[in-house]
Amino acid sequence: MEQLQGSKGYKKQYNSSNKILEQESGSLEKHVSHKSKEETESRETRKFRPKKQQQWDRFEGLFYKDLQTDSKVQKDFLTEMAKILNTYLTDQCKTKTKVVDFHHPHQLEELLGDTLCVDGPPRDLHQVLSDCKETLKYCVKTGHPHFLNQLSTGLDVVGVAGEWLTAAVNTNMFTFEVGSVFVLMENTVLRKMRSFIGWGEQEGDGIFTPGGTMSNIYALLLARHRKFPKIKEEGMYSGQKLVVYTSSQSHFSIKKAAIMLGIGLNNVCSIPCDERGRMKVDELEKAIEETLADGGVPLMVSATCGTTVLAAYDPVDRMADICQKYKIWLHVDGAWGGSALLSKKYKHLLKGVQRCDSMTWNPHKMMGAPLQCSAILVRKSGELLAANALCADYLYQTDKFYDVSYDTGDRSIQCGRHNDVFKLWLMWRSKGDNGFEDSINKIFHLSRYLEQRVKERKHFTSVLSEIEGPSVSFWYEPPQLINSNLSSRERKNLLSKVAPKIKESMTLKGNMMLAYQPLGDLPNFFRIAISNPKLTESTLDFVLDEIERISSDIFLE
Ligand code: ABU
Repeated sequence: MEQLQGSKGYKKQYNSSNKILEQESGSLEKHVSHKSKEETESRETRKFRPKKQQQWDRFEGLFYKDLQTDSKVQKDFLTEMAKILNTYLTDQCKTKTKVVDFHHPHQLEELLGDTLCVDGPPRDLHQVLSDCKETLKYCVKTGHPHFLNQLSTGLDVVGVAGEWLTAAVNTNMFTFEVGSVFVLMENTVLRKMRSFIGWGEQEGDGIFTPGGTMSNIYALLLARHRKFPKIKEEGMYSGQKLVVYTSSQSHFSIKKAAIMLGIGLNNVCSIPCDERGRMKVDELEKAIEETLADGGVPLMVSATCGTTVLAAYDPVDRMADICQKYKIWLHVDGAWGGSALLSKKYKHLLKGVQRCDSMTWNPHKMMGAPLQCSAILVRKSGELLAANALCADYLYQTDKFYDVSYDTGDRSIQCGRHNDVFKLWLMWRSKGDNGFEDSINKIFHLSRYLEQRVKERKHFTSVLSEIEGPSVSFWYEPPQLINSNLSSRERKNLLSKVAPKIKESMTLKGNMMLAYQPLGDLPNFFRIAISNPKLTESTLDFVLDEIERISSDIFLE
């Protein structure tokens, strides 16, 4: 079946026997005889749809091709889509909304049925809009105040608007001729972020990447390039053992970087942490000495500022002393905790950060930018380009009519690159430095509030004596389950089962999502990472109440 646009408001439809049916737009379904059984059946079920959805009647029998040929159809369709999203964004933040309507994968597959299928005839725009609604019904409501499952939570409306504009303009960031205004925004925002690190106005470089892992991979690539620039042409020829140092509680992306860059997992040296999860700097120096004695090459030290679980901050300044002494690249992985730099009250956690060679910073975490938004910031300009440039002459011609230093693409390990900056730039315009600082202060305040409540409440035990970043980790010991007659081994085994069981129950109920994990020898505990400045103290009280309540339901004797 083909559709061709006829005179305004009308369509010529060609059925399978090429008979032309002339119909008025919006009432096509009455005449359509070409529908598959599948589509006819789905129209049958529409008779019973809610009144609200009947407003979409005008989209029945209109197809993708109509969007391309009829600007009114396109406008109507996008207006409807905007309404759907607007309702979703408003409703998802209401506490009465479920965080998740959880179904096991096979159940969800069954429930969605034909909605998942991309075979068969094209679906009309009515169906496409229904598909969107159906999708929103089952997706996890990450902007909900009870979504505390990840480091990235909450909903920044200006950020979302920025993401809409980004999708609408569909810009590739590799060259100025295409990226134009967005390239300038990227330069502006990266310069701003570098200024918070404490680097000079004209100092440094940077690029947005598809996430913190990629940013950390860039850092190791640059460290390797500085030490062994020939590797770019000749590969890992020397057979030398290159070693990377990072804390035992750092993110696994440092190991991924070592795998990808031919350094090898065995050459990622895991430095022990103190009781708060911070790297023990004495141990770092010992490890470096051991590498040297062994004929290896210390390549990079990665300081974590905001570890994934405990939000601990490694002592950057003291690590910088060591890197300076041994001439080692110092990277700061501030994916989670880097945004503390925006707060005069908490930036001391990254003391010495201006001495690093590179820093990963994810605005999609504590700054609340929609995913994805991660930057690798580099102290010395020219290094990103030197390590990555291939000068593709179909893209980065040197005889262009404008200043080609604005073509950012050859600094990247990618070719095409998504526009991750616009939403952040827009957020910065709408909040200013002070707005971001207030959000960060609020997030830190809430985490300290929660820490205090955890310490006060019976049956709750804080993992740390004092938190640094805005993550609170704790055990809940249900009195019905864990009593003083148990041996410590039995107690630990039981405790390990509590958080997963409570999480399962609350996820199935759908009113809350929390994270849990073990850490080294420590049995499973809850981690509440706060990155949503719209949370309130009473929300956090509710979270603790709910843990108790659910626990008493499931662990009744
Ligand atoms: N890149 C670490 C993300 C971990 C989390 O959101 O829980």
